[in-house]
Amino acid sequence: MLLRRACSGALDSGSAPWRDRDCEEESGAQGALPEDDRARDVEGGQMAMVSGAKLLVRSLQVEGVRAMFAITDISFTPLSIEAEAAGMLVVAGRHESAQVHMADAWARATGVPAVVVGGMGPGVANLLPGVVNAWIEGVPVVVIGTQRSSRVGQAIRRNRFQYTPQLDLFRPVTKFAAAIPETRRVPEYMREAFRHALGGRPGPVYLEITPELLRDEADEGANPVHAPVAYRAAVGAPDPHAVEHAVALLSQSARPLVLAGNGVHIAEASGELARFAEVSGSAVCTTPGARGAISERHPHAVGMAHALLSPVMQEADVVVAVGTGIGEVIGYGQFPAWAGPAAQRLIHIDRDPLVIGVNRPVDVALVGDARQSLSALTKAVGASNFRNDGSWARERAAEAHSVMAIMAASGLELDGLPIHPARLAAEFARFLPEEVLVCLDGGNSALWAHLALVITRPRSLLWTGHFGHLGTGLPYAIGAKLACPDRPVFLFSGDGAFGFNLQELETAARVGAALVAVVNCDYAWAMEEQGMLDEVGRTIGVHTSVVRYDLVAEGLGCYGELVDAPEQIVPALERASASGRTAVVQVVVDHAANVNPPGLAEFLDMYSGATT
Ligand SMILES: Cc1ncc(C[n+]2csc(CCOP(=O)(O)OP(=O)(O)O)c2C)c(N)n1
Ligand SMILES: [Mg+2]
Repeated sequence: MLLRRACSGALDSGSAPWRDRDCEEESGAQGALPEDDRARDVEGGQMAMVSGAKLLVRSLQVEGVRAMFAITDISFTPLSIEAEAAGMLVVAGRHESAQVHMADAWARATGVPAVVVGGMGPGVANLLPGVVNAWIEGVPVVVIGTQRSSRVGQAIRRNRFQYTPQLDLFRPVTKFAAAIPETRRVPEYMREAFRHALGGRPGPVYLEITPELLRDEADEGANPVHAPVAYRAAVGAPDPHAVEHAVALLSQSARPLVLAGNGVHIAEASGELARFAEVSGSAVCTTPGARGAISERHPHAVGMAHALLSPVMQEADVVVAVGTGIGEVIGYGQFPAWAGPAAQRLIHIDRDPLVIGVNRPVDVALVGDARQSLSALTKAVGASNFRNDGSWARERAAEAHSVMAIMAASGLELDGLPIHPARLAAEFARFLPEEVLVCLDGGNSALWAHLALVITRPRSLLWTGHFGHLGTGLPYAIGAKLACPDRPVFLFSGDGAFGFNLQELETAARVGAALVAVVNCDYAWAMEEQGMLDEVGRTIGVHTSVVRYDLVAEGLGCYGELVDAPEQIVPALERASASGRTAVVQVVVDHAANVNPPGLAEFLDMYSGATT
C-alpha cells in the first residue's frame, strides 16, 4: 500500500507513457489513487498527497516565479499543466538556449528569477549555451532538465535513447546542480537551488527530475513548502567599524569616485547611490553592465567605466566600488586604467566577501547589501564634520555629458549614403522614450549604441557585458517585454548577432511581445575585421549574403521595414512602434564605416591580453 501510494500519479497516469512499471508490477496499482486514499489520517495528522509537479510549482510560486519558458515536452506535461493552473505564463519558444536568455532577461528586468525547462537529451543539451552565459553574467535562472526514468538512468547499458550524463554537463556552469532523488524531497532541493541562485553573486542553478518524480505523490504536510524568509537569509548592513574607516578615508579625499556595478540593481539601491554621491561629493561611474544604476544625466554621473573614461578613473584618489567585481573590462583595477595603490585608495562594498580584494587590494572592505551599505555611508558622512562640495565630480560629469552631446550631435550630422552606423545609433538613441528598456547585441553595432545611448533608469539596459554572447539580444527583448509589458522595449542589434535566434521572432509575434528590433545591417561580422586586417592584412569569412530581415520578419508574423536612407530612420521607427506588433527595422549601413568604431582599438588591446 505504501509503495503504491509513493508511485502513483496525481494526474491520471493510467495512459501516461512515464508510469513506472516496476511500481505497478510490485503493487498492482492501476493509475491514480481514489480520493479518500489520498488524504488519510496518519498518527492523528491529515496526510495531503500532492504530485511532484505541484510541489515544484508551489516551490516556484513562493519565490515569486511568474514565468516558465519551455518547449513543452511529454516528459514534463504535469509540470506545464500545473504551472499554467497556478497562473504562470508558459512560453514555448523555438530553441532552448534562447529560452534561457528569455528567463535571464526576465530576471534582469524584474529582479525575480524565471524557470526554464528542457526535455531529456537534446532539449537539455540545447539549454547549455544560455546557461553558460547566465553563469558568466551572474544572472539567477532556475533551470530544470528532465532525465530518462531512474530505471533507464541507473542501468549499465549502452545505446540508451536520449540519455546523456546531463548533470555532469551543468555542474561546471551553475552555482548548484543536483538530481532530485524522490518526490517528497522536491521542496528541500528547490530551497537549496534558490539559496544558491539568489545568494552571494547570483547565478543559474540546474535541477534534474525524472518524469515519474513529477507524477508521483508525496505528503505535503510532512514536506512543506516554506516561505523564503524561512530558508534564505539576506546579507544586511555592513560592520559599523568598517563604515567608520570608510568615512575616515573619504574625509581625506578631494576626488572620490564611486564605481557602481550590477549589485546596485540587485539591491534596488539606485536612490541610495545618488544620495551617497550627493552627500559625499563623489562622482559616479558604472561598469558597462550596470549602466542606469545612476541616471546618466545626474550631475555627478560620469558615464560607464571603459577605456575612454580612464582620465577620471586615474584622477580619483578614493574609489568606492559597490556591487561589482573588479574585472578585465574595467582594467582589473590596475595601472594604467586606474592609479596605483599609493595614489588611490579602495573601499569595496559587496554582499559576497569572496568578491572583495580580488585583482586589487582594498583599504576598507564592507560586506553588506549595497542599499544598506550606501545608506550607512551616507548617514555616517552626514554625521561627520567633513564636507566635499562635489566640485570635482560635477566638473568631470559636465565634461562627460558634453562629450556625449557632441558625439550625438555629430552622429546626427552624418547624412551620406550608405547610412553611417553612428547616424543610426544617434537617431535610435534620440528616438527612445524615457521609460525604455533597451537591449543590445552585436559586435561593433553594440559599441556604436553604447556611445550614443543615455541610460537614465535602473534595469533598463540588457546586454552581455561579461560574456559577449551574440544572439542574446532578441531573446532578451522578448523576455523583457513579457516581464514588463508596460515598458517600451527596443533592441539594437548587429545583423550577424540577429541571425542566431531569428526564429524567435515567431515566438515574439505569437505571444504578442510588441518590441521594436533595429538591425544595424552591414552584411558582415564587422567586429572581427580590424583584428584580421592588423594581423594578416586581409579578412576571411566575414561577409554574409544580402538578407531581407524585414521580409523574414513578415514571414514569421511580424511587422518589417527596410531602411536605406538616413531620413527614413525616424519615420520607420515611428511606424514600427505604432504597429503595436513585434517589429523589425532593418537599416542598411556603411560597411566600411562599421569596421572601426571609437573604442574598438582599446577593446582589441584588452582582448589580446596586451594590457593585462
Ligand atoms: C556566440 C558568439 N559567436 C561569436 C562571437 C565572436 N564575435 C564577436 S563580435 C562578432 C561579429 C558580430 O557581427 P554583427 O552582429 O553583425 O555586428 P557588427 O560587428 O557587424 O556590427 C563575432 C563573430 C561571439 N562574441 N559570440
Ligand atoms: Mg554586422
